[in-house]
Amino acid sequence: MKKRYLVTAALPYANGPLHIGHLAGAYLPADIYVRYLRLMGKDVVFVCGSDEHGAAITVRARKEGVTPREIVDKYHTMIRDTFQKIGIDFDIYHRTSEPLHHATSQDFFRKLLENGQFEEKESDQYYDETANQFLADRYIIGTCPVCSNPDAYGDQCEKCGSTLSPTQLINPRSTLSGSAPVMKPTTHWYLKLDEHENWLREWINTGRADGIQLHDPAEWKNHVVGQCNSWLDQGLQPRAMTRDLDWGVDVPHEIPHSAGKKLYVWLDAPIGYISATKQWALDRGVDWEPYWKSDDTALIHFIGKDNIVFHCLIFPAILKAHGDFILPVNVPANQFLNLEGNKLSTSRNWAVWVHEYVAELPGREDELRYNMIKNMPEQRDSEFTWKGFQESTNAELVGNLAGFVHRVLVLTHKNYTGVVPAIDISREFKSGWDADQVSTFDQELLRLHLKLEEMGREIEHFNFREALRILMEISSAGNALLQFNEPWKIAGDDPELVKVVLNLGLQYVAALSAALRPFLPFAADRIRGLLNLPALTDDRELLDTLNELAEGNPILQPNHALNAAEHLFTRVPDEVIAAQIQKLKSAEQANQQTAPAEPTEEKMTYAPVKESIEFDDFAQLDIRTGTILEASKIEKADKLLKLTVDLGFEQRTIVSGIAQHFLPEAIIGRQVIVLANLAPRTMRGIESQGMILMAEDAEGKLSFVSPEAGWPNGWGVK
Ligand code: B3M
Ligand code: ZN
Repeated sequence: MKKRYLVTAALPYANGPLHIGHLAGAYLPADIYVRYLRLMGKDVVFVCGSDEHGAAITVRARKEGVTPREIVDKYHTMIRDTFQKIGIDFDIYHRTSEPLHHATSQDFFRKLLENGQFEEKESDQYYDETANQFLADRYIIGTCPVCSNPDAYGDQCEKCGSTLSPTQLINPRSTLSGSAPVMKPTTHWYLKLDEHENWLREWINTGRADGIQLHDPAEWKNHVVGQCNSWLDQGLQPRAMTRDLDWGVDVPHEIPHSAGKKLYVWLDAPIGYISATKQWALDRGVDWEPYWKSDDTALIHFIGKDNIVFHCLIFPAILKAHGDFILPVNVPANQFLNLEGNKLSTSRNWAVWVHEYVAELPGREDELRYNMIKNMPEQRDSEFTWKGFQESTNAELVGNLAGFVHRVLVLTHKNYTGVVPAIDISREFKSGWDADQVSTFDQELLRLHLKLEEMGREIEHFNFREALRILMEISSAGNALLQFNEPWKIAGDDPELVKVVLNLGLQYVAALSAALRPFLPFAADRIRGLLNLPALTDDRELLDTLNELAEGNPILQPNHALNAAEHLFTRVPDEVIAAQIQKLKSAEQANQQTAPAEPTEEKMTYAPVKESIEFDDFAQLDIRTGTILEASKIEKADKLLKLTVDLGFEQRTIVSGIAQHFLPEAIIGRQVIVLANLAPRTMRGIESQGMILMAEDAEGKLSFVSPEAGWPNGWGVK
């Protein structure tokens, strides 16, 4: 057990508002986790802030015709306020334009330089002589060498989708001045990532670094480890940590050749977590260092999947290269949330903007949180729909949760003037968990305790959907307790039964108020109000609740007076949903008239392209079409299948590492592409005479690559 926790959530670029994908990806999971830790009495600091540097900002500033400073000021304020309104409760929301952050990042740079972590390299880059600056890839346009689109960008042609480099463009011109750029030599500092490859591979796959077990790799999500390994498999290359830009953190001025150079945004942004912690500590007069430098701190980064490589390979390399810092114990990245069947897109305005949501559906913050958590893309991409939002709000929040709380309170007011009734604890009744089971008050408190512990374990393992499902199960059991015992019918003839059932129901409601707090903080507060309990401060309240229940003690004492019953949630009417769907449709129509997406350069999920080879190297590969005739498992090799493949002119035995992806019987008859001149290799005593070529995605999922249906076997692929 670690002594303290430092939890970070990805720093949003201050170049646009937040949408629901951001919430579901990083911020809600982090908020739930942190609130839970606080409620369990842990020492935890939760830091975030705006990422205010990089092309994401300058591109947006040019587009809006304002300065980068105006952009970051506008969006920083907007994002900070939106987080607050939707109940994401950081200990500090900092910003990377703060002097403290600039100084912290520069110190890091100096230290890495001093430690020999950089290699200074000169290369030629496009320069705009009118604007007097080097040009980021995004600032150069020209004719696409592939499809002749006259407006292709220096990194990509959006017409044909080709990935380009600026030197491939025909007739390049600068978007800053319109003039033709010239080539000029420039010097940059490259982090020798290649020298970190070995320990990173070991750390990612075993959790060990320098012979010390730092984490259990089984606790990390598969897709996170998978994405890291696919990068490591390509080999890490030195990576430039500086840029020629006029917006960002200056390379420290005393360093030769630093004029006009800024730190690469992905060097300074994660250091933003450190500056935020420093500012938080300064504000409180405490020491920041234990949070970053002590082995008994658990550092956890919450991010979306497009930030995995930066948080799991590059930033850890930077921390290690510095020498004094700890490494994260987990990076629980989420996948992506889609909206109504399509990818969320800022530039196409295909999004639910959180600031608009809170303005248009005021008082329904928890409904959004609930639906995001329920559909959280924890292991795979998931989907938000407005219909789904309406259905689950109405059935689960209004029907199940609010219905339960309301019924218990109303019945207590009706029968006992709103005061928790004193009970005979030996009185038996039907358990809400099972109509056929007779139970007692203490037994049911213990059962509630176990359920809440189960919920806590799920949160500790970043399974927030499952944790929320367990909570709703408790509410369902509360409803069933009333349903099975019918306290409204028997009030006259069996008052003792009514008392025990309502008292227990109220204990459920009280326990729920603390347990709901990480997920639905506003509803949790409302429940505290209804129960006339002190407001929650996210300080040990869940731990105290668990401790009481474990002892069989009630949370609410007899004769405690409640406030009047109120509905926690109200139904979402059809008009609200229709209006939101209409809004999305209008956005889609508006889009058809406007320009295509503007991706920024600071995102990536793809592994870098390997070093160039000559045509002759490629020509040595003999690749053929074939058909799988037989497939079978190989004993004691759970990854391998033994295949017989027809190459037209002969049949080959091929051992292929696809057993965890395909059933043997499902792939018989499939046409495949075979590397036919790979030197034979013996695996598990079987000689493999070639290799099946497969496509692999970021998470290590495999797909066959096949010729068109009916293509003959044995012919070349080139
Ligand atoms: N601003 C990228 C993003 O919003 C970036 C995260 C920085 S975390 C240090 O996806
Ligand atoms: Zn093109």
